[in-house]
Amino acid sequence: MTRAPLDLSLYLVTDTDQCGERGLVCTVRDAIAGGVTTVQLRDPDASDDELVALGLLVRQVLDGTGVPLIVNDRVHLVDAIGADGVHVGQDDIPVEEARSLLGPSAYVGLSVHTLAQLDLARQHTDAIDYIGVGPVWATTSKANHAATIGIDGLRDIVRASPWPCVAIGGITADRASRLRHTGASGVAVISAICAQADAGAAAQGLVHAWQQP
Ligand code: 3NM
Repeated sequence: MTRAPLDLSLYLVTDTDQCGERGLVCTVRDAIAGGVTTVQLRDPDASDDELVALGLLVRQVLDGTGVPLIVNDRVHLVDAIGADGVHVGQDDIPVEEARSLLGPSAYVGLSVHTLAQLDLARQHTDAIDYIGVGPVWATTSKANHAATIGIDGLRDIVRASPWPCVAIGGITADRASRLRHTGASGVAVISAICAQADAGAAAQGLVHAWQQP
């Protein structure tokens, strides 16, 4: 493996609409200053051209920060954006295909919602760097999300997982501190940063919550 381990402790998934007038680029910049460690560019409604344009701007913000940029779903845009990898869902391109397209230096993440999905993913252990596990709580940020798994469901998947896990779905600073003991490597959020008036302060609050003993 040529990839350094990812720091999943505060993983920002972007939502262009939720960033509002402040805009996605400012949100990402402020969120990184506040402590975000990994950024996933996600905009299912954007065209490929729009996503590449947005991705190149986000790439500029991330350059020199050491924070990796992961593209949601669209493996074919990773190179055009100059991103560090891809995150795929259960219905997206299979992880082994993503790995063979991107090569050994890229990160590949997979969404897992059940223990059964985790078991299936084991067939491709080497293709995967980390899994996103959720939704822990219900969320309005993702249409038609899978059934909620709660803290116990998260813990079960984390314990069984051969990969580092990042928890996702309905996570706020208050709730983040309740997830630490599950063994997850971090929390992934959209609204807890993108929809907040001060994205930097929101990120700081999440870092603080996650670091609570
Ligand atoms: N994926 P918020 S839940 C993008 O369960 C996404 O795989 C999920 O948004 C999954 O932090 C989700 O606002 C939305 O709840 C997370």
